Amino acid sequence: MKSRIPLSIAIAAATLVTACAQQRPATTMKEAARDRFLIGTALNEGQIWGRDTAGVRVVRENFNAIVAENCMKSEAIHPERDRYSFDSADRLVEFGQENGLTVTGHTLIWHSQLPRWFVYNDDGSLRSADELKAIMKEHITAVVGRYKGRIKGWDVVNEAIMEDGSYRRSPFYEILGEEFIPLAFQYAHEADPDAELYYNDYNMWFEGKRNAVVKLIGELRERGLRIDAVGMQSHMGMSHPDFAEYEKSIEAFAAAGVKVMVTEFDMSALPTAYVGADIAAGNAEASQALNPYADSLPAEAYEAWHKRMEQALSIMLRHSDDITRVTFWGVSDGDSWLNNFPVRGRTDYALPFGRDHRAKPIVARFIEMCAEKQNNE
Ligand code: 9MR
Repeated sequence: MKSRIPLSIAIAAATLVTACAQQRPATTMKEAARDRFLIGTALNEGQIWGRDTAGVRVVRENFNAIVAENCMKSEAIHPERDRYSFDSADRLVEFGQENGLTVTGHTLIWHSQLPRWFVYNDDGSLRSADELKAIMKEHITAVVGRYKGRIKGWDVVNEAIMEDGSYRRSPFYEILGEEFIPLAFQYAHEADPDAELYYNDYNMWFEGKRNAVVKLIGELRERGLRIDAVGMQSHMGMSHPDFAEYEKSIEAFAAAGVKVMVTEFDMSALPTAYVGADIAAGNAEASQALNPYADSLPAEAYEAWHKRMEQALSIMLRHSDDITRVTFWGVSDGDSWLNNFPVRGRTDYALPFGRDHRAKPIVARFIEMCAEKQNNE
């Protein structure tokens, strides 16, 4: 027999369940920041295909947003003009859907990891403006169109502006001038009118770059083009950025009328490397100086890193009304591109999860910081 529960009791029970859920302290960054911003990570091939089981577990438990570290870049997804390679990108999007994660597309138009055929003719000369426009349109339409409705937003153009505010002399710029940017945004919008569109760049704390990006937002908007957010990559180190300048950029982009996303956050714990001939020659002393913590990070460096991470995260939390996502560039320390940049084969400690996939104390500290903010409101 079907028992009927009076509506008033059902409502009271539901309210109690919600209240309890709210009171249970958050145990992950994604829960703690739930009402502030998404917490994302970048997936490599091992994670996309499930080979890195420990990494996948960290992703499922701790993050609610993902982005492809490499597999959606033009070189990977569109190796020849009439051949696309969607396998990894398809799997990443499926993984996102299976786990209820917000998926970001990275990236459509970028001068790096760009196949030669995209911008050069067979004889090595640059393509004509009309050819490049047609190729950009084909590429963007195919890639954005394939994931229509499943990818929340795209890094449409990546790294087009230099620190001094000038345009990067990329093949896109050489062929089309500044126009390649609005064209890319237009094609992306046509391919998926509901997708959010972002401009993404590094070293966004430089005044020249900040001003040029603000100008770009205005120009896109004036033409009636969609731009939802600016991605501040946020590859940081122990002596950069100057946080006051970083914060000024968040404020400037927000004032220009877009959301801000921290898109590729990491913080190298190693001294900034001088890439000299000594390394190429295999000079052991120089290698040791550049890779000082090959076995483990000494307590002092570990603490200094944590302190700086806390400062960076507190700025992000302070601006959480304008920031919609904070994505770390990699799942655990062992996955970070910084182990191979600017020198190959280093051991860096740039992310909140260590090589053993365990959360560093910054994770618990961030959870506390979210609760403190909540209590102060
Ligand atoms: O993390 C990526 C690394 O695996 C690639 O080898 C590299 C190639 O340029 O790109 C890295 O990701 C970059 C991102 O796509 C754009 N911003 C800078 C990132 C670090 O180089």
